[in-house]
Order: sequence, then C-alpha cells, then structure tokens
Amino acid sequence: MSPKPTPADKFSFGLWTVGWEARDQFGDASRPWLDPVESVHRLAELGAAHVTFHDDDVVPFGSNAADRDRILARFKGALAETGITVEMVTTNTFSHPIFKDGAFTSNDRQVRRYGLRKVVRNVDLAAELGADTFVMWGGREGAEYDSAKDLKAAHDRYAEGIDTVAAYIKDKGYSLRIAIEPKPNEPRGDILLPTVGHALGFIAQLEHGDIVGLNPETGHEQMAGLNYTSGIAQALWSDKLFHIDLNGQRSIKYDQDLVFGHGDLFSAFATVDLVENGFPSGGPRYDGPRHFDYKPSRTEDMTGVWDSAAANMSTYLLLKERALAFRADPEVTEALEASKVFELAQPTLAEGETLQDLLDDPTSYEELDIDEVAARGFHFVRLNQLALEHAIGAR
Ligand code: GLT
Ligand code: MN
Ligand code: MN
Repeated sequence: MSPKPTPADKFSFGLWTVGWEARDQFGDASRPWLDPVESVHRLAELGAAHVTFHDDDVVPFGSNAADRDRILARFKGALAETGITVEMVTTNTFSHPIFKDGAFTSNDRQVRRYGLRKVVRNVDLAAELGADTFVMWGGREGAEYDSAKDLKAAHDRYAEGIDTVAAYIKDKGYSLRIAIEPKPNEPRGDILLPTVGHALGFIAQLEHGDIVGLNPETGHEQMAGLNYTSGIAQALWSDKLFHIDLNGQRSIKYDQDLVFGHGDLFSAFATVDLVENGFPSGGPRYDGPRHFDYKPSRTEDMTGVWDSAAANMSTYLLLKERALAFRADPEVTEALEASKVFELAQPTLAEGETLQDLLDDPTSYEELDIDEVAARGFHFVRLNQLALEHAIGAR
C-alpha cells in the first residue's frame, strides 16, 4: 500500500513540472496548458505542502501591469484556499530568445542588464510571497564553442550578477537565500558551474556568498556520471545545502527528469537515507522542503500527470520507511561497526596530540605491522547487501 503524504512531509513541486505541456526538441505539446490555480488545488489534494515557480509560469512573459496584478491576486487566492505555500521562486532566464547566450553571462551587455532587471523584479515577488529560497538555474549560461567565451570574464560577470542580487536581498532586508542549481550541459553544450563542486568553489569567491548556497538536482549530477548523494553530502558539510531538486535519471544521457526513484533506485534510497537519517555519526542535516523537479513523460495524459506527481511522493515515503528500518536494524549497526564506519568520525590525531607527537610515536609507523593492517577486510559488501535488502523490503 502506498503511504499517504501529508503537508508534514514537506513535499513541494515546481508548477513547471505538472504544468509541462510536453513540447520537446522533436515534437509539439502532447498535453494542454494547465492553469497554475488548478495545479495548486490538485497538488494540495494529493498531500503536497508547497509549490515553486518561475516568474513566467504564473504571469506569462510580457503581461502588462494590470494583467499581472489580476493573475497574481487569483493565484494568491488559490494559495489561501488550499494552505499551500510558496517556498521557492526562480526566474526564467532561458526560454525567451533574448537569453540564447545566457542572462548574467551573455556576451551582449544589454542582455545582461535586462536579465538582471528581470531577476531583481522576481526577487521582490519571491519576498512578497514569503519564499525562503531563490533558485538560480543558469541553463543558458554557457557555450557550444570554446572560442565563443572569455571564460575569465564569464565567471566575473556571473559573480557580479549573483553578488548584485544578493546585495539587493540584504539591502531590502528579505530573508531569502539564493540557491545555485548546477547542470553540466543541455540546453548549452557546456554550462558554467556544471556540478555541485564547481558551484561550491565559485560561491567561496563571492562577496555575498554567505546567503548563496546550492540546489542540487539528482539527474543533473548523474548526467555527469557523479553520485548525487555524495554531492549533497559535500554541500551539507559546507553548510550550503539550501534546497534539493529530486528526480530520476537513467545514466549519462539527456536530462530525463523522471519520477524520483524511476532512475537509479538504489541511489535514491541512499539519498533518502541521508536526508531522513543524516550522517551515520551525526553532523549537519537538511531540513528543507522535499522538492520534486520532474517532468511527467510526454506519453502521459492528464491522469498520468497526477499519477506521476503522486508517484514521486509515494516512492519517497516508501524509501523513507525502508531507510528508517535500515538504520534501526541492530544487524546494520553491527555491520557499520565491522566496517569501521563510525571510526571515521574519530579525528586522526587524538585531542591535544600534535603532528610532532605522531612523528614521535613509533607504533604509528616504524613498529606498525603494515601487512597485518593491509590484510584487514572492511566488509563493505555485507553492509551494502543489508542496505539492498532493506531497500527492497526483504527485511
Ligand atoms: C528548468 C530546469 C530545472 C530547474 C528549473 C529552475 S527550470 O526546468 O530543467 O532543472 O530546476 O529554473
Ligand atoms: Mn533536470
Ligand atoms: Mn531542477
């Protein structure tokens, strides 16, 4: 039986997910336009707590001020009626052809100035709606050709853009934090800040990096052959895991945005285990929304859209049940001990011990029986099998 989600589970959906009309590179829309107000109601009925959106998902690009006010008033009405809240807002700086070479890093300065205006205007909307997080996915910030960009200048302009927005957030006293969403490629041949690691390095160089963190997406790391759970773990360790985009991806190929768990299921188990249980020896935890950024497949009709939205939440809750059972199993605790997983939390030098003390300790080097130490097994396979058996409900 699928567990029933409730708002306490903090599930969140982008309006662009269920609202995707399924237009792709090779084909026209296979589904009709979906009214954001209807999405809010349907997601609330399914047990979600929050929605997120791009400026243009709610107010169509180019709307005049009167239409914008009318549309936003109606949207706020749906939020009030359902109790759904807006936890994150993001800006569409990729659909309109003006952004074909990016927004903050377009070679054309007029585009960059326009992009900055569009983003800042959306920051005000995010604050007005009470969002905590402002995502920046720079899908068009990149190139197809190495000769097309001065990459030093591109990083300067990217930093300038994000720092300017961060400074504006601080000046206004908004409680928003910016979350950069890495992606290696698509729609650009190569995208700047392609992975969690690249983005962390970039944030460290910012003037206002204290309110800038990450929104890693499952499939985006996996498109680069990387381990999503490791990525969010490093972001957590760096106190930079501000938000997550959960979905499914089957290996290194175009961005699939499948339902969470419909890609690498065992990796999804590890993600849920980290999010719900934290690190084995404690440390920083992710407490934010469980946000799904998936696309209902183009083959689905509207029934399939809502079934797929529910599937994300069911899969997450089923994996959560399994992950809690995994950590509660005494045999797992014993296997973690046998694999010395807890020993890794012990500092390599004892408290008060100096490097000189270590150099003076013959048992650590001169007298160490390295053959005996090298011969020890770590029993990771047994531990992993226990994880797998819990993941598939065999225990
Ligand atoms: C776009 C992208 C997503 C980002 C969204 C935020 S937009 O659909 O594919 O991964 O999270 O801008
Ligand atoms: Mn994606
Ligand atoms: Mn995403």
